Amino acid sequence: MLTDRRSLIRGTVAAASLAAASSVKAATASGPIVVSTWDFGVAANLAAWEVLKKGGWALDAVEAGARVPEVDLKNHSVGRAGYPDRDGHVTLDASIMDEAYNCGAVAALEHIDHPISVARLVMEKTPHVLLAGEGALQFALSQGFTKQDLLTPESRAAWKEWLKTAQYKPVTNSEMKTYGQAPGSKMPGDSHNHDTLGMLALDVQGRLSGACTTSGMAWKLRGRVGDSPIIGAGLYVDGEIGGATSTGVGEEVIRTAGSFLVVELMRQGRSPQQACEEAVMRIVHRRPEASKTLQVGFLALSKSGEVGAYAIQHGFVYARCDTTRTDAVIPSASFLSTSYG
Ligand code: SD4
Repeated sequence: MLTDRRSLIRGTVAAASLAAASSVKAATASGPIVVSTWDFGVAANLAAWEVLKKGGWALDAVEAGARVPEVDLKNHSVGRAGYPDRDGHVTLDASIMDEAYNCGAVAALEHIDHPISVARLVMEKTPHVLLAGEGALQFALSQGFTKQDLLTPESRAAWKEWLKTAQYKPVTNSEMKTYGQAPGSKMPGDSHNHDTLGMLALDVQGRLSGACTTSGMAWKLRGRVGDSPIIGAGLYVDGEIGGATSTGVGEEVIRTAGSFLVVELMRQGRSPQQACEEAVMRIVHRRPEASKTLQVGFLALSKSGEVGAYAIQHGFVYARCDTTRTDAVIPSASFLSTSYG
């Protein structure tokens, strides 16, 4: 059944890829580009654009961009105000990578509202790539970050509500929904409990960078780490090829080394669109039952500025900012034409 649906939408996907490819060519001839996951990526892109339009480094752009949702109190899936784990702890995952294989990440970081900037410091100031938990917190404090309470009253209320049933059931995001509380939700977050900001930028000098930041799956087990801080899973950049990032159920992305897979497929000659589709299909084929109800989306940007996006479920969108338009929100093609959630 999944395969039938796939062939049904193949035409749509091909058309979307063609449209994306032709519009990108026009944009990259005249300037830089930044793309990021979901509609809240628009605000993040604008912050990144401030750096890119002045000829700045893509790495600075993606850090600036990722910091926006990290302190947006309406966003319950990234940074401060992110929904907590099942025990009420807000734990953050983030990673960053530049064009030269430099990368840094933090996992299960608590009390710090800009995990992306801590990830960058891990990259720049330590011999390591990934710091986790208490050690990541100590490192952040040593770098001048201050300890914060990230659990907002709204997130606390949502958690208390969740505790009444305490069922861990990740749901997909439905189409173009405004982030924050979904209209008609019985409780905050019941249909919008996971969204990550994954961002990829290409600067005017042709340097690629990426960033990924999230509070992970709401109501997760204490200590759970998703794909976002795992280089190769939630984010990967090869400055000579392209970059990729992911959103959705991180366990499935980790299993398939998803973002690395997308970049490797691009290295083998696939377009970003083809590479995203193939990576999604890897999950669908290996995990056919799980794929009926979970969401994974990939976003990719090639060294030449071509963009691709593909998801399992309907409803994944990405934000795009370039010299022609700074606030575009573009629906991704998907394997399934509807979202179960
Ligand atoms: C995670 N991938 O922690 C993240 C969550 C996410 O859309 O992206 N949700 O698994």
